[in-house]
Amino acid sequence: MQTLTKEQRRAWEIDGYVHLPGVFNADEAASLCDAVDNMRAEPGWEPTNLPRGHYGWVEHGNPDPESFMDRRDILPYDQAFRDLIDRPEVFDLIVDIMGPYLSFSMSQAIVRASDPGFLGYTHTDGGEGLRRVRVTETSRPLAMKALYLLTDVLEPESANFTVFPGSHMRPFPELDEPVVTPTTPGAVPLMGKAGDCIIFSHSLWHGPGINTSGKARKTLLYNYCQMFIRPYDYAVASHVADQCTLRQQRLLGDLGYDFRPGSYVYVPEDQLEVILRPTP
Ligand SMILES: O=C(O)CCC(=O)C(=O)O
Repeated sequence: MQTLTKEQRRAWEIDGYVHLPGVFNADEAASLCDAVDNMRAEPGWEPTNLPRGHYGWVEHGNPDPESFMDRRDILPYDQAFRDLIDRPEVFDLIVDIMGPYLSFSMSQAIVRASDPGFLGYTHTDGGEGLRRVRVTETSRPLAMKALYLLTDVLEPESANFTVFPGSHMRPFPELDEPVVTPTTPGAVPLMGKAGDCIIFSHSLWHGPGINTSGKARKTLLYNYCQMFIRPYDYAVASHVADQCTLRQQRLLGDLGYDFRPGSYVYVPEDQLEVILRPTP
């Protein structure tokens, strides 16, 4: 399996994220964009009037492909979304960072519309519990995400994914500071091309910036966690696991036996074989 280059490892440790250019070519990015647009006609999980971070079941989304969308648990919609779970160019690096005792914990498609009323927002991942958990430079992370750009983001104010490099390692913001926003000093609005991927730590402060570009930013987000952490999208094992390869099934919580005390904390005996030497 591939591993991070020295420069990528340095970026991971110091900045808390790594930018991987050109994971998809333009055709593949366009085809994934179509798959995201098609999802709008289907039922699924979207933000409703539930508390922040919870999603309600809707019968369909807004049909306008340039309008806001935040759809969760996207694996059932297209084989391409399931294939992306362990696509080697990115998954190999995730295993290099997280180690082999990991799960796939969340999938999401986000469309950030051009909308002067949206001011962006900044946060860490994992909700209230992980908010102030920061591991050391030499530790494996508890969780991390891969963000795939499906559209070009070549200018500022294009809903740029905005990060605070190094914020995954220090108390940030300090307790008496105002709320962090995409314009707080230290913010870096990232640019990138359709097909690029950005991998980042759960404890990095990040989020979307404003979008007045006239064009929506379309993105896929794939989250990975240490196996003992609960996934976001399903209770124990994903219902799409039976449409997946053995390695994907394992990542989706199928251990090959029914749940018993100790499951997910102590791993199946073939874990390294399944994750590091996958068979088709
Ligand atoms: O891409 C976005 O707009 C939001 C991504 C994000 O903040 C997240 O995945 O936590």
